[in-house]
Amino acid sequence: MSIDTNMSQQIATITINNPDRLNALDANHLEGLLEAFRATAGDASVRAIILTGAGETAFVAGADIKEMSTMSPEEAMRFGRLGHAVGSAIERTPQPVIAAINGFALGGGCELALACDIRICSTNAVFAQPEVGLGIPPGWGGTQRLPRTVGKGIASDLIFTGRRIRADEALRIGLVNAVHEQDSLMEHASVMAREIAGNSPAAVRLSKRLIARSQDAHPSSGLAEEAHGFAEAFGMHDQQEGMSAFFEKRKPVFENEPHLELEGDA
Ligand code: DAK
Repeated sequence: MSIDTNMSQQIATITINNPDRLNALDANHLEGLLEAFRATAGDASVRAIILTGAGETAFVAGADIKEMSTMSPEEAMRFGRLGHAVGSAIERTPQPVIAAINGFALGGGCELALACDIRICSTNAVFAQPEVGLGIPPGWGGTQRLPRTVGKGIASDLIFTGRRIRADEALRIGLVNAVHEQDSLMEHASVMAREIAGNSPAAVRLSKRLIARSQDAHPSSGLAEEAHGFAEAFGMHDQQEGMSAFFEKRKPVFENEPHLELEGDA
């Protein structure tokens, strides 16, 4: 079992590699994910990140039920906070994160995908928040991110019933952006990541930061931040290069960001 990071063409692919247990996440995996996202966040050569699960059955079949089954409330608090730290690391990573969901995304697996910026899945993907059937509520952000993604009513249905939904329903309710055949999922994720990687890293980072504000800020303060973010871009190399390239009818050559770090890190 491991968390593997593969770098190619300015794109980092992070793979949760524990297919025998359907990539279920225990505390070690969560620590590994945290480390992987911290490393990629600080790597100026990385322009987009793909997160996926090893094998053809599961993205992540949830938190490790075996590990959870004997936890005390204090241990559960630590486990829940570790899951939250991973979700926050994904959200605060300057580069966009695409979840390539290649099968089951249950419980903590669905919550992990929800922390990503974009979700695409294979035709065999199955989603659920089945926690209430195990006697617990969702604990890695599902009660907060699912309602913001699909709306309170649909999120309540999914969380209260714990029912499983297939890829077509996930697409219909806006839980995923697109559905692809299993054997072309990673290629579609790469194409999207390369498209992002071709744009200005500075402008993409600013955009990610501003989109994040739409989730928690009042629209008027979000718009005020947008004005600042927009102004921040002017005078930067990429703004001058992007606009010059337009007039010179050539492809712009954008700069890697010199000092990438997790937003909010000291
Ligand atoms: N945990 C541990 N092991 C798991 C697992 C999981 N979530 N899911 C699968 N496995 C293991 C199975 O036990 C089996 O192991 P062996 O028996 O071979 O040793 C192996 O993976 C293959 O699974 P199956 O034999 O069951 O495979 P099938 O194809 O028959 O079924 C399945 C696939 C995904 C339908 C089934 O494995 C399944 O129902 N898995 C559990 C899915 C689930 O309920 N997931 C949600 C877990 S709850 C919190 C923190 C976190 C959370 C909540 C609160 N706080 C601290 C507040 C998050 C909770 C969850 O994610």
